[in-house]
Amino acid sequence: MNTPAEIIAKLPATFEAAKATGNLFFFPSTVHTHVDDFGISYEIRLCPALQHKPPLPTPHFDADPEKEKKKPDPFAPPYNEKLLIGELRGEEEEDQYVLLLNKFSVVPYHFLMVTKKFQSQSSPLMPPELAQAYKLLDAAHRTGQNMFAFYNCGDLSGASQPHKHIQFLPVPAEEVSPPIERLAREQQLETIDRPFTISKLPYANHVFRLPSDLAMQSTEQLEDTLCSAFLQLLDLTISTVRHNADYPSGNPSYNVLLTRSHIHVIPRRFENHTLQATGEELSVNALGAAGMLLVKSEPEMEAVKAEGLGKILRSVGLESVHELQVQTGASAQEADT
Ligand code: B4P
Repeated sequence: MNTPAEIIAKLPATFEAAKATGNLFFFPSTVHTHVDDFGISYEIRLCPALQHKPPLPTPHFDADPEKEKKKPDPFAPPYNEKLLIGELRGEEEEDQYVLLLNKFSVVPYHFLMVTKKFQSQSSPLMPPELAQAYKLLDAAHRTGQNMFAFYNCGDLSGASQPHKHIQFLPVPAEEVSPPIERLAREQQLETIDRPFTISKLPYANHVFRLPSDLAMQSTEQLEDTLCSAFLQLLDLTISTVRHNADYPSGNPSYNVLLTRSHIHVIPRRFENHTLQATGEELSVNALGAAGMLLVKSEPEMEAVKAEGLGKILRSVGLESVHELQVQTGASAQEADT
């Protein structure tokens, strides 16, 4: 077992060795700024090399772990030793996680925390998972590295693997990236103990600002704080989904972003957007929903810019019903009536 600090310390050497031995594929990319009609500044990452990576079919997550177990699972043992960074354990024996480098990296040191025992990617984040993710972000920050965590939950969220995995992506500066975190940081709040929305964004989003002393809290307190925040956001997400008359039955799909300062939950209606200019399907995951979209060609990037990223994200997300939720007390049942 390792500590979060050990995992962060092992990242550079493990990444370089995995890349050098051909166990990790690194795809170079360029980052472009796009200001849409709503005046919001987004990031578009152009990565033509990814055209050569075969797309994985979207899994239809099965709540039954026995059925899911029968499908090929890259996050089950035996692990590729070159991608394996280490292991973490929570307070309870059953809370065990394996840390793997992303085999198909666009950003160096992009890594994943997968549950050691199979859990479904359509299940909500649990308190020990939230606490471990936060501890990893904090450990990175203590060594001068900035990163955030993201989780694609459910069929319509952009996930391609059904085994539960939280991903970690380094960013140059946590104040400005990803774009929705920058917007959350700009938001003036009267009180930080309740969820808010970034109303500038043209799609439903639910955000909770985390207390500034979170890193000092005991593991138990950390789990309680993060879990309470996440459950409030999930409650609002369910309420938002219920306002959409044609939302498919079953568990809602959503994207989660965890930074050292906020948890964001973005409800999702569709995985893909059909680009007007090309008629091609564009898959949007948590990074896209966070304002960091990945495109695989110049024409695709031009089509996104012509249409406007805000409009695209609205089409794969949901309409915000935040005002109604505030008026009705912000709980799933109340906002539903
Ligand atoms: P998922 O939650 O299932 O979905 P995803 O991040 O959207 O990845 P997807 O596989 O759909 O990749 P895409 O072509 O859109 O994540 C599964 C993760 O496991 C992925 O990171 C995948 O690469 C990784 N993985 C799969 N098999 C593995 C194995 N055997 N061992 C270890 N890891 C394995 O995008 C390609 C890549 O670009 C993805 O890594 C994606 O996360 C990343 N990306 C997308 N948008 C980006 C952005 N704006 N900036 C930087 N990176 C971006």
